Amino acid sequence: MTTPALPTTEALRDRALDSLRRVGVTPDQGDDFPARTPITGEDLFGLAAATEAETEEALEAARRAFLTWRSTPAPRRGELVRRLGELLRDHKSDLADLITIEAGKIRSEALGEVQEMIDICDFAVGLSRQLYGRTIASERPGHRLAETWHPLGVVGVISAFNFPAAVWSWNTAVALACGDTVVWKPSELTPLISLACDRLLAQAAEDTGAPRDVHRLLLGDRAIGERLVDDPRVALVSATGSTRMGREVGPRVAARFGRSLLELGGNNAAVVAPSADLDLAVQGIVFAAAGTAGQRCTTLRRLIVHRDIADTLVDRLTAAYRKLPIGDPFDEGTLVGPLISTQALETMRGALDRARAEGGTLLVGGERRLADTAPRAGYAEPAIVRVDAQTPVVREETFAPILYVLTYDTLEEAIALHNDVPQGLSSSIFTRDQQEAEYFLSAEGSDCGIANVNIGTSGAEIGGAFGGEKETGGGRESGSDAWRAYMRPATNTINYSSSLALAQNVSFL
Ligand code: UN1
Repeated sequence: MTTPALPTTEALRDRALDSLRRVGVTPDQGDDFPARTPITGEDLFGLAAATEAETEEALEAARRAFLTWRSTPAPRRGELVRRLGELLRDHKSDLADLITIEAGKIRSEALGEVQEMIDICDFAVGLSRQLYGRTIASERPGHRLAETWHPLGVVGVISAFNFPAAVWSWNTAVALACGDTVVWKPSELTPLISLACDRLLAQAAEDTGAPRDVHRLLLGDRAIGERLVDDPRVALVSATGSTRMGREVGPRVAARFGRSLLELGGNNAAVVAPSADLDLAVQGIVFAAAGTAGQRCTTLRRLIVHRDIADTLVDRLTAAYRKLPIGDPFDEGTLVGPLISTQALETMRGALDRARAEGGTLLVGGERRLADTAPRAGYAEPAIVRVDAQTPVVREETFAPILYVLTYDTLEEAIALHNDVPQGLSSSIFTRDQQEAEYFLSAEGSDCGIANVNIGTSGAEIGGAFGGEKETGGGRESGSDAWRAYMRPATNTINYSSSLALAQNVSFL
């Protein structure tokens, strides 16, 4: 099924400008790089990138703003985040439009992304009254040990096209509540939603009396990201993107003893056990594998199915895939929008060719769609490939909707296969057997940062910490106690006696 017509680039340009206007942004048009839409694959208009002098000014401004922001009481910092959350609610529809126009997400997922931003704001407002440290029993009489969490400094946020707003908000809402200031380098592919978020935060700062420079946006290419990575004023670099990017960022930040928080590639798998509720599994798998056109870092890329149910499940999945409506993401009926670019489409086709060369069988999908209507856009049918082993292409993350299906006989074998990839972000098991579920969640089970039962790998709520192990980078963002990465703990020893007792019974003088 294909939704019939696509909107024109002109119509999308007008829609983007209307949304921006309502949010309060008049884009600084220039010719450094274009705002684009993957819906037609065409440029909307040109934009100006931050110059080196502007980058320097932004970093210095954020550093200066930190000096006052760090001593603003945390609950007052929370007021800024609360106001941001209100503004995000007011502009939910405009922000979702910009996400659809620039990232190609279907309406419901674009609205979901804005909801994720609203949710993290609520979380961070609560957090602003809960930046708890501990009191620790001292070994000495008349002494108290305490742990105090202090703001860290300027946080550099480097974000990707696929969650162009939510990932910014996880970092920014939490960093601001923690007393940090933020300099943001978004993907060059999503400048307009970035301008909108920056404008709303500026508005929130104005409305609550917070310094304007608690947040600065820098549009431009990787040179700006490199600046954030190398500048000693940036205390924490929080970077979301490919493992290749993280391999550069991590060591460079470490070389100057800065902190980094990396959220890199995933190669997420679901194990489907014989007792699984297949109706539920099919729904969960199709959303996780084909939703967002396979462009989430949590997208389901590998299915490890028990041999006894493999054919039945695969038949049901291929039937569901054949019915997926692909096309205009603004069309209410569409479930699969475009890939971000024709280059992404080429990468997908390359991976499918390799999978076949490595012995895989393409079961469904993989064809290009809408090539005549939109030759510059990358619409693709989500694909399922049956493989006998985790060949090199299966072990890689291809940022496209390809689901590799493997079979297993014992749960131990399934878990071994599951963990035998370099990445470790998200995972799930579909089973009605409690022993199996608990084993999958145990220390011997999934080695990922996210492990789910009877739900797919994607679509995490903000309340939990988000991130993964191995080549995924080890960072945790969003909920739970991920906030600690944005603060520095100080251990305090307080002597309230009138004598000096040394620890470890040391005597001196
Ligand atoms: C990402 O793809 O970078 O769990 C983030 C999810 C979303 C976030 C994905 N809440 O799929």
